[in-house]
Amino acid sequence: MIIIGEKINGSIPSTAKAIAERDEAFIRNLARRQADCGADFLDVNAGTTPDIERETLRWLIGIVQDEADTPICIDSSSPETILDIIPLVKKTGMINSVSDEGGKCERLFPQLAKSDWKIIALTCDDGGIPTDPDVKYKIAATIIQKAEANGIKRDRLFVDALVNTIGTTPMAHISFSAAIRRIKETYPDVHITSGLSNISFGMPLRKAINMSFLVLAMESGMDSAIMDPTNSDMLAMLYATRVLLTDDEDCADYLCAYREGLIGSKKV
Ligand code: THG
Repeated sequence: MIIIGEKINGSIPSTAKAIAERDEAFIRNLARRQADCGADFLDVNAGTTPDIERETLRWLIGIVQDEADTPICIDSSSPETILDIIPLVKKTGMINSVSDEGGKCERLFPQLAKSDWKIIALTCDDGGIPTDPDVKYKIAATIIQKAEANGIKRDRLFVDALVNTIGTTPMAHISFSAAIRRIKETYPDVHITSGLSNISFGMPLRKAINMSFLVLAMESGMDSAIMDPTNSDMLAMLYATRVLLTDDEDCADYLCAYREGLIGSKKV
């Protein structure tokens, strides 16, 4: 499982406050804790209005890459912002995201072709976010083909099949699961990722639903998640599920995470 740490995001109120106050120590702490909890990438999202997004991302990324060696995942809906920020990032990372919307692939893929940057591809297009698994699949297939036409290898792509909200779409997980199973069957080298919290929007005890979703989605072939790795209950669920899916030989990672107190303790 490839963990993308979600916590440096200006849409979280405490982080928004830290950004507004230019509280460097707060951002450093988020970067350090997520890195210590095993994040493979650190998502950085300014969560601000477009006019100050670049400046905010520049500030955030400067701090994050000074604090941790973990590669960065640049989270912006603007291709221009992403292209502006990439040269400032020391280590090859990930961009979040492209979709089949507004010519984003056409703008970004030629620029990314000669790099090793990884790319999150959302299954939405100018028609919005689909709930039908066939539409999710078709959009994924279109983006994968556009990437290949630019010489971008499949294993650089992380398809986010955009899970819907169970409150409004009772089939949210079932559709997500059907879509990713089909994507994995046709394109086994493509990675599958997702945020864990969209599914539970508006529900009480959201973390129970988010955890259940993580487990079921892993069983359906999801091999990455945009999540809070400092949530040790969630992380324990991830490690335990890897054991059950025979994705952790001799339970080595599970036992190591336990011994280090990453799971099963409230130390972190
Ligand atoms: N897909 C892609 N990118 C995304 C999302 C996605 N980027 C933004 C978002 N969704 C994922 N990021 C967050 C960031 C924070 C929270 C939820 C999603 C959040 N965090 C709680 C906190 O920090 O207080 C803790 C949650 C927990 O403990 O589990 O609410 O879907 N491609």
